[in-house]
Amino acid sequence: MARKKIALIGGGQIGGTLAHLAALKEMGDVVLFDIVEGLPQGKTLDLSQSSPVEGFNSKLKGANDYADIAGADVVIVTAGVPRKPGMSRDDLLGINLKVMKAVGEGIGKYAPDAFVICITNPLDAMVWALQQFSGLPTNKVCGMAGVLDSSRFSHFLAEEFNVSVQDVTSFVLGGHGDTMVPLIRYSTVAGIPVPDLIKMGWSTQEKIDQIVQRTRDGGAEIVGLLKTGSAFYAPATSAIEMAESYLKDKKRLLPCAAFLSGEYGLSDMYVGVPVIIGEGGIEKIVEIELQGEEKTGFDHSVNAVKGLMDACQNIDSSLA
Ligand code: A3D
Repeated sequence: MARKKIALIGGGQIGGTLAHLAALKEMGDVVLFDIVEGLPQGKTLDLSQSSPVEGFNSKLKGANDYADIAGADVVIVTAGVPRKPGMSRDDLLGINLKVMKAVGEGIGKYAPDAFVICITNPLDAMVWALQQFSGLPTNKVCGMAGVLDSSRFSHFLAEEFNVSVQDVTSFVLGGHGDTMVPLIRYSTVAGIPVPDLIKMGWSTQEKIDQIVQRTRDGGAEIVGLLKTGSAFYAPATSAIEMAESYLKDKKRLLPCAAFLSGEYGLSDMYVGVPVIIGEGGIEKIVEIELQGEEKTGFDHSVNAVKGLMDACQNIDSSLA
């Protein structure tokens, strides 16, 4: 049986971490692509030299030529620039849109059968542009944000309740940005919803509201601390979880930026919703009923994403 091939476009902080995780988990052979000469080659050589100690057999290759990603089963895109302190994700739009064009064309030419996960910000607009530039089917192109946002939310909830992170399930929908929508009602500790835990005296509404805000600001908090870049360990882990669900046909139900065709009353756009990922890519979009503030928050988030899509269209008229 041929080994799976994982192509990582962008060999920076997240790309390097993705390569490390994919190799440690022996998900397949890894190609790390970047436009900077030497960077992906240096990182993959370093990682390969850890394989005798770790005992993994994945082969790693650094590349500056798209031909090297040929036949990839999964492509994870982090190419572009990350935020610096004071920058919003949206400030990255103009620069990263040009990058998506080059990357999308490269994927379309050399890896048209791949399952593509975009991480580059501003996420929901970039994955939408990437899908169009690549020409790949919409069920094979998605964006990673909800898994990370939910993981951040779960981490804070586990700390608040003093329980294992393993028992916390949480849900964050909407666009990846300040308007993301953490769903408290669907967030649980071993099946007990957070509102019930508040009633049981485990926490207060005020504290949960603070956690929701901290989750929304989760990326900015790390940018503020690092000063020279943005989060990379948890974003990489989150994308690997999505890739594994595809490669192993796990059918995980995960919040991802997915292309909507009528679901949630929306069409022709990407936004964070619960989906099932299996061998068919995005196999199903799960429509949950949003109530009250959840619905208002989701609509607000959708409008923010639409604003970014309009800005993309103003820059590149080939985007439909
Ligand atoms: P960084 O360490 O700067 O790596 C980006 C890499 O992309 C660099 O090595 C660049 O050389 C490379 N690059 C630039 N242009 C091209 C190109 N045209 N083709 C190929 N490679 C190119 O950034 P990072 O890894 O920290 O972050 C990457 C992206 O992920 C940024 O846009 C971040 O904002 C974004 N990000 C998203 C999330 C989400 O949850 C969605 C979280 C964290 C970061």
